[in-house]
Amino acid sequence: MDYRALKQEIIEYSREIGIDKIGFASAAPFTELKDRLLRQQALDYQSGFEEKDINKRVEPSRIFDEPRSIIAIALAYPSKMRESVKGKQGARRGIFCRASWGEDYHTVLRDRLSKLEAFIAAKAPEAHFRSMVDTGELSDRAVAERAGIGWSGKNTSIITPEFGSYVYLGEMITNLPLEPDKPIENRCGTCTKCLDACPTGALVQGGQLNAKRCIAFLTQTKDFMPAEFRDKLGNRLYGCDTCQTVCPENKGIDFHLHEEMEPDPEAVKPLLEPLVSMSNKEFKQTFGSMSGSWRGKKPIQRNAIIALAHFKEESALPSLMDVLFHDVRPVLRGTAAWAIAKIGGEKAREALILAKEKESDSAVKEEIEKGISLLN
Ligand code: B12
Ligand code: SF4
Ligand code: SF4
Repeated sequence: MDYRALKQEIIEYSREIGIDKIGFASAAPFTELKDRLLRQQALDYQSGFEEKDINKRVEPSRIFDEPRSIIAIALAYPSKMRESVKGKQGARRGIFCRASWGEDYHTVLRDRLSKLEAFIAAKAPEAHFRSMVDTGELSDRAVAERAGIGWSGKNTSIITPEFGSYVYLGEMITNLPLEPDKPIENRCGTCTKCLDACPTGALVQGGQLNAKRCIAFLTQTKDFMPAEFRDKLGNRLYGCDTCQTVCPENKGIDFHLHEEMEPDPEAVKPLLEPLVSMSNKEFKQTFGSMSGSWRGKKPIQRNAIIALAHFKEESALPSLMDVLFHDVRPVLRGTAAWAIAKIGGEKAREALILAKEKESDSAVKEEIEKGISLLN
């Protein structure tokens, strides 16, 4: 088998099926990554969404029989909406991060990887594969870095010279000995724009994230939002793009190469007030196909309540009171109490005093009491 020629054919085919960048890496253990993951674990800087078994993350041979190479792919996503919608007083809107625009990227990248598998299988019957996107054991970024897709930026994102950091990543482990590409040069230099702009100081130093402080993580938790972060959330409903939007490497970058990735403005910048009382069915219909809905309705509704407080949207008080008095979920009732207090006014105070009498959950009661003291 002429693997050099096969590699070339794979590259050409990848372009035909809408893979924007492809790179090849060896399947040797990721020793530097192992140290980093152990350090992150010891510091409690991990999000908990990562694969728990570090050995599986760094040794491809633990998850694949005789791995010889890894094919890394990247697909570019848009950074601007073709048509947008604007929020205004009385009709405030939240925002989903760009990585949640359009159809769930896991589906899109898996489709490309399975096409690639079928193509290679037809050329090399001895080939075995295992493809993954995001939810697999490997670090998609470490693979992409090794395969020369992009460099690992100080904001921890993989930055490609062609599409900036607005790329999704995926990979395929295979037993084929395909020649590896070389990593590319890191262009961050002395820039520190992402570190300076991060609202929560989550980037503790260039290339190191405390995920527990990262808004992208915090928007995906299901419990109460820790008090120190509530004012930092702004109108973000899912994810955070700040350390990417400030990056000079993303300046002017806006690719619209995949129709599936085009956002529906009403879904990615939804009205906040209807969201707060949305039924499961409506939620599924509106957001179900987006990657940002994977944690379900509750975190998004909690974040919508926080966003209404951020706007100090007085007209939303009746809806927030409805949550405070009638929602069955303590996290939403308690967050509504906080938001009502933030918006303030006599009606807010009266509602909180009444709610205090009726409330039986101790955590919600605490939020109500904190709210009342804020208004006194
Ligand atoms: C857990 C996770 C998160 C967590 C933690 C993120 C993080 N930075 O670790 C949270 C929920 C916060 C998150 C947020 C986001 N995520 Co995320 N996430 C993941 C996931 C599942 C695992 C990442 C992981 O293992 N992190 C642990 C760190 C330690 O390792 P790593 O970043 O993977 O690897 C790098 C470091 O280890 C570093 N490194 C290794 N050794 C050393 C040594 C030194 C000295 C230094 C400086 C660095 C260094 O080099 C590696 C390569 O860059 C991956 C998918 C996957 N399976 O890999 C997606 C993934 C990283 N996420 C992705 C995206 C798009 C995002 C968001 C942009 C979404 C958003 N807009 O909100 C944000 C970005 C926030 C940020 N600054 O990272 C993309 C990244 C695409 C890209 N271009 O880089 C991925 C790859 C998903 C995908 N398949 O496309 N995510
Ligand atoms: S995603 Fe937001 S919170 Fe997280 S590191 Fe980047 S700027 Fe900071
Ligand atoms: S903002 Fe500057 S330091 Fe941060 S990733 Fe971009 S180029 Fe690198």
